[in-house]
Amino acid sequence: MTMMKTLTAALLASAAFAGAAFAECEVTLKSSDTHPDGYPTVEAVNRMGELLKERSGGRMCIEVYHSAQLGQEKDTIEQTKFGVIDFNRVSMGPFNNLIEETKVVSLPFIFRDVAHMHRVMDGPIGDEILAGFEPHGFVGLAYYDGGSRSFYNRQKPITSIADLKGMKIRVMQSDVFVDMMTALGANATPLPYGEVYSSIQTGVIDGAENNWPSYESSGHFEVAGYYTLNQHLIVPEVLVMSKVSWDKLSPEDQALVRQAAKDSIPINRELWAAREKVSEEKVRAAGVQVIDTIDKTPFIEAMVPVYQKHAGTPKLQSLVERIQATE
Ligand code: GTR
Repeated sequence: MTMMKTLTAALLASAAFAGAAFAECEVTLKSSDTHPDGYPTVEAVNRMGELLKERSGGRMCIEVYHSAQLGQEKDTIEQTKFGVIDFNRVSMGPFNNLIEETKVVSLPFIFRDVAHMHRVMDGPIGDEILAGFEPHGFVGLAYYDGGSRSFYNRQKPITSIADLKGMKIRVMQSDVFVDMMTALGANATPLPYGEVYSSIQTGVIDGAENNWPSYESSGHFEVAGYYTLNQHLIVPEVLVMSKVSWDKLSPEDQALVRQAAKDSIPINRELWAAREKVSEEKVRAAGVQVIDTIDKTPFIEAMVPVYQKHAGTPKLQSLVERIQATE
């Protein structure tokens, strides 16, 4: 056989194999993500899908729809509730107005750093919050990394709270973040993630806030060239499954899903750490002005009314105290 023929035969064989493997999937579960292909959350769910397929003997597959192909987060959460989408990887933020426990881990400065967030979310508090999803139609499966979020804008370097006064800053669609911006004297503009780029570009808003990888991969740094590392939020990302889809699985398959999700956490963390560095380098190389000398204390002090309003009940207050008491 000539080289070409051997190659063609090999290609055909592998295509047939891939086709057979795909055909074997009895259940193909849809998963949504707002981020582009290759982003650490998208990749983690892809890898979870591989584990699930392998462990179910090829019966169960996950198809990840990245880049908001299934819609913006708030809408996909609705669709997940009704079982139109099986899995959803989202920020805790858009769950805030629906599930009160998620507000606590979305409070500004609630975590001292990412390591503190990991210790809390990996322990009993994290489990309690995951359990809080169930009465609302979701099965909480895993937390992923979302680093820390900082402000960026198109106008000027923000070096203090005073600089934020009157600025229109996009936040995720959650009252916690609207009140956070109000407490800082800015005009909060809740918008879906997919509308931020054009809103900054056209001047509808002055800026937004996010972590390095989102700031970079969304291209927001191209239109908002001042990034202030005040790190006001460390919001965990969450992977949930629709309760409707979950209830269709046998207990054995549910256990496979749970385990595969759990095993995707270290994969996500490793990818995240690497991506954070790459994104930061890319953004800095593009000439963004990074302000990294900001005093966080006044920002922390300004958050008192936000805590009172959003974690004022005895239940949520005790959660806040337990998080703060976690080493
Ligand atoms: C990202 C997060 C997304 C989305 C986005 C936003 O950091 O990964 O799930 O919430 O922020 O600001 O809307």
